[in-house]
Amino acid sequence: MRTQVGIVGAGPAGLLLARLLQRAGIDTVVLESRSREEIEATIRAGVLEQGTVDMLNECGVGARMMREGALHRGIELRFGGRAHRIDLAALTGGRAIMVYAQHEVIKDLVAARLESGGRILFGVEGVSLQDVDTRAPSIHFRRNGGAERLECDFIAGCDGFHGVSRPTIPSRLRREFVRSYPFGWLGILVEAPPSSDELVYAWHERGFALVSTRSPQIQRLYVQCDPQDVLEQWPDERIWTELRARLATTDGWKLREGRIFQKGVVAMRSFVVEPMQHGRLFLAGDAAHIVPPTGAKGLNLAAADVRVLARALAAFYRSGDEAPLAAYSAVALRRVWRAEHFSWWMTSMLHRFHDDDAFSLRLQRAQLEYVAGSRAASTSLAENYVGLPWD
Ligand code: RFL
Ligand code: PHB
Repeated sequence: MRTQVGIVGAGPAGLLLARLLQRAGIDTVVLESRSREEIEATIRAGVLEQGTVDMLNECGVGARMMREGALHRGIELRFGGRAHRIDLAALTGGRAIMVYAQHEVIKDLVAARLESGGRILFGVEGVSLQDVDTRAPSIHFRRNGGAERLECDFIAGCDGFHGVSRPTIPSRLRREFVRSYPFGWLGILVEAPPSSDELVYAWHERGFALVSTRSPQIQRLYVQCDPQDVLEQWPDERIWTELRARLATTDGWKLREGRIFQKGVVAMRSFVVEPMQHGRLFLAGDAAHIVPPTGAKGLNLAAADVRVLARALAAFYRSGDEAPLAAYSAVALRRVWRAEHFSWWMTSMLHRFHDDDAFSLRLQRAQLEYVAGSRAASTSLAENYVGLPWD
């Protein structure tokens, strides 16, 4: 088999890249280790930046998102029993965010690709990348028991944090930057009406809590937990007790409860690899960087990476110009590090770090009061949260 760009991974990064390249007339094959059913059922992100929304619309896959997603013009910071609204739109010249689940984005991208005759090979095994530092790289894999090879001009490593692409770059040529956090998030899906019109990021001495949504009938909630916790430690009643305590306000706000039908624990990590390229292998999305979910940046960064990469590949195929490809890593990393900082900052401001550190709690409260009370500080949060301009 042969293609122009071989794409490893059918997550947001891989599928969006395939879509952008298809529109530029560039042939691609997407290889995915899981099944279509599995990728369409994996519960992850919910918040899309304005720029990601625009990008999905521009490439013709935004119709259902515009119908079924929820546009939010503000978020709430909650601490000291009080709500403090950050008016995203007013602070950023009208920009907003869309709450629309990542697996719905995946469904829309898979449907559009298959409808337009694009290739996605699901359930591939034993993927390995060969000759990436030559002009004729290839991807070796097994499918239906047989060994196959995909010859490419370029390979896009969009296979997430645990994929094979990043380790293909020799360790002496890459540098990894890591920070892990002493906590995780327990995330649940609940059958209930929304408790709030906007997302609530709550700081509390018992730990962080987040109120998000999926639809008028289904809500997404998170509580800070120990990253080692197993689900048996979190019976429904304990989750509701923590959510009620951490989200309580003095004005009688009520948490709408219901049947919990999905639970999961997520560890928190910040991670960046430099460079994001080796020869003709280009990394995009979680394969190259991870952020803790507090800033809602992971999927959005994946979209930003593939936008830069698609443009660089289009320039190459149009005119043979290799300069944008050579600049890919440096250009992408500028946005990556901004999002790394924002995500670390939000995480540090909102989570309980140590049991006995009263000084840190006071600092967090001072910071929250400043962010909520100062137009300059809330503008800084708002412009990062809705996403800084692309170029
Ligand atoms: P993905 O989504 O991990 O997709 C990688 C795909 O590659 C496949 N794969 C392979 N395929 C072939 N061969 C191999 N050897 C392979 N190895 C792996 C995998 O099966 C998979 O299908 O990476 P991608 O595309 O870079 O997308 C990144 C995003 O998924 C991630 O950053 C976000 O989910 C992060 N995130 C959030 N991001 C946001 O922008 N806004 C949010 O509100 C938000 N909330 C979240 C989040 C992540 C969370 N979790 C679970 C970590 C909330 C949570 C709880
Ligand atoms: C979500 O709805 O899953 C979500 C929302 C905001 C975040 C992270 C996740 O910061």
